[in-house]
Amino acid sequence: MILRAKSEALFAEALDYIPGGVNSPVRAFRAVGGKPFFVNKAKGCRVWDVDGNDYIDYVGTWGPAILGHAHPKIIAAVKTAADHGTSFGIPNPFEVTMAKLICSLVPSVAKVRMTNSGTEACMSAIRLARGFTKRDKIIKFDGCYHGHGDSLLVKAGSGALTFGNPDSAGVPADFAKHTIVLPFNETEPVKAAFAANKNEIACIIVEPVPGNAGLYLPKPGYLEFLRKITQENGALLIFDEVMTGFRLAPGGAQERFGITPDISTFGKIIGGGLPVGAFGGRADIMDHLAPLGPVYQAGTLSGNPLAMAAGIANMQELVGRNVLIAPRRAEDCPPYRRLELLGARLEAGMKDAAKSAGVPVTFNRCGSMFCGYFTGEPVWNLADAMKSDRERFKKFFHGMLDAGVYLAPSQFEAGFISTAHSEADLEWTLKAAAGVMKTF
Ligand code: HOZ
Repeated sequence: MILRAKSEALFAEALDYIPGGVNSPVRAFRAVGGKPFFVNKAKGCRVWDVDGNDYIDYVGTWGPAILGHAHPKIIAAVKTAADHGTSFGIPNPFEVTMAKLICSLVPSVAKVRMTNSGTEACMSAIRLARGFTKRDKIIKFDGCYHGHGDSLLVKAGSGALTFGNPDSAGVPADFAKHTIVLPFNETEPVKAAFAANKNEIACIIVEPVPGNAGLYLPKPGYLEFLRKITQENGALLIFDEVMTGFRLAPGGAQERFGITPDISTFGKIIGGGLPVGAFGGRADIMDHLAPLGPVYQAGTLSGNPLAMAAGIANMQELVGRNVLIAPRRAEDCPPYRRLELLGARLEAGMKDAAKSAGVPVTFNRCGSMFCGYFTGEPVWNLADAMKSDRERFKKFFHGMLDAGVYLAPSQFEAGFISTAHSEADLEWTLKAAAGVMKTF
């Protein structure tokens, strides 16, 4: 039994001052029971709690830490940038480098605007799609989470799903009525929605590989179908690549699956662990933004020099420094090749562990993102994900934590592998998983 006395004391204090003791709901551990631990150090694939316990971390600050925590190049970039000032509120050179990096790595993005979070990026992308098409309705998929903007908190994933509030209180019905929610990986409901709302749907927003109800993949041809039906109906296709962008490939899920969306949203990796978001796409669409066009969007800290410096260092470490001259594909970049190998090892090992323990598990993986569901049936959408035995997940989560392995404290979050995870870290993880599942 790991002792966490200092964490417990901090949590007790936090509860008095912060709602639920946390600044983002999933962190409260309410889905798995017990109390959260407080971290004061992270390095490589490990985090240390305030009591001095360390854990192999598969949360990776929810995605940004693709190179592991506190990568020396990122830390150095942030320190150097900070020496010159933490915020200017006027253009800085890092913003141009960042924009060029994103545009050259993601061919569908001709122009990009920075924000401070993925939530802001998705809210802004929706506003832009509505302003561009002059239509109000949007389609999203149940279990997909696009941040906590009003019109997107309808049948949402992540914490909203974890705590049973996929439709948040405080969102006026008048806002939510413009959001059409459909099951992911199904074609007929999408066709029916377009037929019933002729010339009214501004866009489909989708996580191309949904990672906020665990992780499930698009069925072959599904993203192509979404691309085609939006084009046929004069609607835009928005890929929310806040999690998948620069993780599944330098060009994100759209590179991996060969689809060209109209607008994409980003976050996480492009900030190297600092607060960030971005949305970008076709130039004719992006030029509808103020000051060029009528769609308003702004931010005091947008393009912040520290966040830009950290993100540039993160991305250059992934794809090399000369990306502006020669855009590169995943297979050309050693970090992506390594992530793929580690992902494959984890997947094979988890499947073996489950089999030998006789526990039905569906283990989904795409590159370095993964999720294990405690069900023997395939998981392609939210309805399938809901079949996972969540009591088993709780036991698994705590068993792993006691063995020094930190997984996201909810069935409905994806796991992330970093290049800093070693083969030995994976073997430890797999041994722990086999041991925990044998106790079921
Ligand atoms: N909801 C985000 C993950 N899908 C962030 C969770 C957090 O930061 O606590």
